[in-house]
Amino acid sequence: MKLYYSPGACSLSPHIVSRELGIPLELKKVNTKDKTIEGGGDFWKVNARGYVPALELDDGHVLTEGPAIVQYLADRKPEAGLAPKAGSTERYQLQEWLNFLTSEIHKGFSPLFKPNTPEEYKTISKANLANRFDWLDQQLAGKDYLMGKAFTVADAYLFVLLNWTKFQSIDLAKWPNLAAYQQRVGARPKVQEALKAEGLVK
Ligand SMILES: N[C@@H](CCC(=O)N[C@@H](CS)C(=O)NCC(=O)O)C(=O)O
Repeated sequence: MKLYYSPGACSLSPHIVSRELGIPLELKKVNTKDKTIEGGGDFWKVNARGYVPALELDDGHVLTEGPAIVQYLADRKPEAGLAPKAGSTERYQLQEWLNFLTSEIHKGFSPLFKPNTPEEYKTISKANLANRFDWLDQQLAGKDYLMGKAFTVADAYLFVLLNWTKFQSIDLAKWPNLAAYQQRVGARPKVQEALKAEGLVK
């Protein structure tokens, strides 16, 4: 399978998941500005919405949307426990997390990365994110991971989103549980491997 990614973008989440699962993916680096693919190719033809991540399956089908991709990968190796069994209450709880992360956190960051977003709007976006972080920090009290003791695909996603605070001068120290969580997930060997492969750490 091929993962279309951009270094440090939300595509890092399925990248981490693939390494945690031991499922090798061919990494295809995308320039999200001009939609070119490293080594040649037009990314518009892979995903007509022009954004990463996109996962090209072995049969040529292209799966998009990070929350769907990470569940697809986890279901290839259910024994790894990165997503609870489909249909179980725990699986819906995982989907609850993924949906919260994508709509409340991921898309809360998006305007901050756009050069044409007015500064006033950025201030409002940061305040909204801070609100969500307050709640998330409480949820993580006494927990190793979002779902409790076990690392799941939702943790790969939240790790990537929290990583973006560095580029937006948001100091995670204000949320001690979130800061400790970020350290904990970041210390996982497979997370380090993915960061290195994307050229984000040496
Ligand atoms: N709804 C998509 C959003 C993906 C997304 O926001 N991708 C960003 C990187 S984090 C991107 O490729 N942006 C470039 C663009 O939209 O032109 C998902 O959840 O996978």
